[in-house]
Amino acid sequence: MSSFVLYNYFRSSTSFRARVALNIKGIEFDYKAINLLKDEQHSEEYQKLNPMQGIPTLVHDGKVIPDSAAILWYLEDIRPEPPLQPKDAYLKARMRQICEIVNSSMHPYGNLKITKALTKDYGFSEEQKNEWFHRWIGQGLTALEKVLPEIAGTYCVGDQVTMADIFLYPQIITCQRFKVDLTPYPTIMKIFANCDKNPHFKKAHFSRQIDTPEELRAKD
Ligand SMILES: N[C@@H](CCC(=O)N[C@@H](CS)C(=O)NCC(=O)O)C(=O)O
Repeated sequence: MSSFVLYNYFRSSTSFRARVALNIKGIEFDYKAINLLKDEQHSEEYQKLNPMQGIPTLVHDGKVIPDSAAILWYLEDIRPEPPLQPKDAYLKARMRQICEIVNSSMHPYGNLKITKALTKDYGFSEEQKNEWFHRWIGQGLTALEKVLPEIAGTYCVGDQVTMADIFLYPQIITCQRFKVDLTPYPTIMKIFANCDKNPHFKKAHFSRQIDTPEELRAKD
């Protein structure tokens, strides 16, 4: 049994963020699957860990850390090597800008509770829901494609994996799932392809988790 337990779900992009950071830091963890499609995030037991009823939540030696950004910064504090941020203060600020665009201006628009409410409570058709997602995601992608060429190398900030890549990569997987045309975003897609080859990202990928259904499992 590890001293780290991660409550997460194979397909969740925020869970991916925590998994890949744990992998990069070389931390083994116990995987506790929370099935979003069975509403397990709303169970009384899970709400005690995470009152926002979202995943992931990390428990380390009994200490509870909900929210992917809080988890990443916690890991960075307790295990600074290898770093998930650049040393330079300006580049760090730009890295945070990318994380913020993904976290606040993209991720929520495709989140399950929001898309469910759109159809159930606000009468959106599937087509309208799709339009909603493409509209807001498109704004984020367009901004990122302008921001990234100023600071990117192999990855979002130079040639080192940082939190910016950890936020960006799973968001692009979500875009692919929602059939967003990604051809207008060559810088984003170059970084995505580089992350895709990184072994830590591969290990954290939705297709390689213990709760990944057989039909979505990676064949390699
Ligand atoms: N800001 C939170 C968001 C957590 C979140 O909402 N995660 C999604 C999965 S990607 C979730 O649990 N959704 C459950 C729902 O919408 O009911 C974080 O980064 O951890």
